[in-house]
Amino acid sequence: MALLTLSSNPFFTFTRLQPASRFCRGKSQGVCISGPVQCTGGAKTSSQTAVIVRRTASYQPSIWDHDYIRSLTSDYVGETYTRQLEKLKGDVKMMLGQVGEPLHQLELIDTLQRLGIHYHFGEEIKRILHSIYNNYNRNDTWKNGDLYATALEFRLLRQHGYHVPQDVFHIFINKMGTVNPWLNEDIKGILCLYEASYLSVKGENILEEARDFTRNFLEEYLERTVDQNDLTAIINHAMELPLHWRMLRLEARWFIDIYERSQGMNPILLELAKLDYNMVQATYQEDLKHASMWWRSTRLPEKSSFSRDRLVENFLWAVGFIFEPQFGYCRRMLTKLISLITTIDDVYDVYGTLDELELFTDAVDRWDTNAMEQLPQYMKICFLALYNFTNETAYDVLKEHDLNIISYLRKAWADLSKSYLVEAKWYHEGYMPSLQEYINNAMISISGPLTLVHAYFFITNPMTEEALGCLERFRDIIRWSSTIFRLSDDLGTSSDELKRGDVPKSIQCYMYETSASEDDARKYIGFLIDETWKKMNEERNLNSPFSQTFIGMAMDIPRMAQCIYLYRDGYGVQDRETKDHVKTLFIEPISLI
Ligand code: 0FV
Ligand code: MN
Ligand code: MN
Ligand code: MN
Ligand code: MN
Repeated sequence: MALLTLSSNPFFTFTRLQPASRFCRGKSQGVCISGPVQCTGGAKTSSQTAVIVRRTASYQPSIWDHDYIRSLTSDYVGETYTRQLEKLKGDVKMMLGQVGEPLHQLELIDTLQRLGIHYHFGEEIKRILHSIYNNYNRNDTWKNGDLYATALEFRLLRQHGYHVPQDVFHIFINKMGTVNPWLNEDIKGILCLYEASYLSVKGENILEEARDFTRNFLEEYLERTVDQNDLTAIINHAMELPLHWRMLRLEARWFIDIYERSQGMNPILLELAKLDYNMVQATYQEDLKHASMWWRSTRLPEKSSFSRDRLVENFLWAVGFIFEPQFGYCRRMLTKLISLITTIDDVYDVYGTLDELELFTDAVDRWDTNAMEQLPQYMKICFLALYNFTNETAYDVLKEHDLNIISYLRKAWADLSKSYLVEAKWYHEGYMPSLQEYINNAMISISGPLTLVHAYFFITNPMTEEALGCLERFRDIIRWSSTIFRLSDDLGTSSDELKRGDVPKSIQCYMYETSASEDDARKYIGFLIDETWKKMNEERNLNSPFSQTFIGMAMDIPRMAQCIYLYRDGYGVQDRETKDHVKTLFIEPISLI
């Protein structure tokens, strides 16, 4: 078998430079590009000695050695620390009971959330916010005319599912429809309004206006401020990504340092945050070891050496999706799942020939081990790994809930494989879909729906028939979550994908459709991400049979994607920011003194 790297990128040049005559009108509204380098050759019968030309992605091997992972240990286990943690939790509960002023209550809740320890105080936080909401229209002297207080209340209430109208910001807007310039001195308030504006839903013009104003204002503030201090660090951080889009655990780690240096820092909160962070890290290490043992036992890393070997990064995704220590089972299973998805994605995108991919898709669709016989060796092992993992998942659920879920898992895999195949065919035909046609398929091929179906079974107790039905019909929350996941991935990965040969991604579809430049196309995709977040903000508060944990996970998927793809492809390329994230989250404890 000869390996050939296709370094030229047919679509990229065609979309911008080639006259329309190079394209043939394809099915539906898309177009075909005639004559790109085809990467076929197909799986010929053994009597034919045809050369199979395969693409290659030249992914670097894993930078994390299995034995190294196995050697990870933490001091933060055992009775002494558990007792200390319980004591500190008791102190904070008392604090939550005693703080009287609404603004102080809100600030305390905000601090607990940012420090990543709010999950210990779910009931207390709920109770406080409930009472603040009940007093909403009464007794509001504490926030009268105060932008900071108004925005903080707005953000926290919305975040917790309360409807607060955007009109609360009306008084800060002048007759011209722009934010009052006298706010200029109120950096804290403006920053808070900026963060609050990300809780908006579609059509909320005041919040849109507020977002533009605050962003411009803060950017200008940064430009004219020479001194670098914690305030500028906080603003820079907020400009990079708003709080509402942040991966929770990394945000907690970042904030603990900021909080430690801040005025009015409460030593009890700080101690609890650090101790909890280190104790949670100890549980992550155990999850990671477990997943790594499994990954090694599948021997997929050596059997599919064409694909990304990214066990530790997969665990990072899983922690991004659900960080609370009690969800270890979910994290372990998600890590396995993501490892399988990645391997199979690389089969479709990089290594497999179209004929082989048809066979694989058929085998998954039939869910039949007999169908394995026709598969090439490297696919047999992928297929059985996926089949076994699915059965493991289903068996766990059958044991615990007396519910047979194989049909749901099977369908999710069949949908994913079919969406992969659609892309493989588009690539081989040189077909250019419209942006909408692309997204309809690509929100499935990003594996968000498959991941959320699995996640549902990894966390839900008890399970209801109604929610199972919704999973099948991809309720909108799954759709929006997967769309942002897809668009963020395209922003981070499409340049490399197109270089090695892949379907045009959202950016290229948009460029072709509108003749936009790549820069403008990227801006437009950013705008779509924004708009989709608004839909998700709306959807999460509608009545649904899903638990808050599940909805939280649906929102944490795009957060994690936005984190990984913030500086291009932080997944394929593991040794930059992603490596720092891994060290911070799983390896290095915070010094307690
Ligand atoms: C992205 O890779 C990739 F591998 C993903 C998203 C798998 C991880 C899955 C979860 C975290 C659920 P790539 O850019 O190759 O994906 P596409 O779909 O663009 O081929
Ligand atoms: Mn969560
Ligand atoms: Mn793919
Ligand atoms: Mn891919
Ligand atoms: Mn991609």
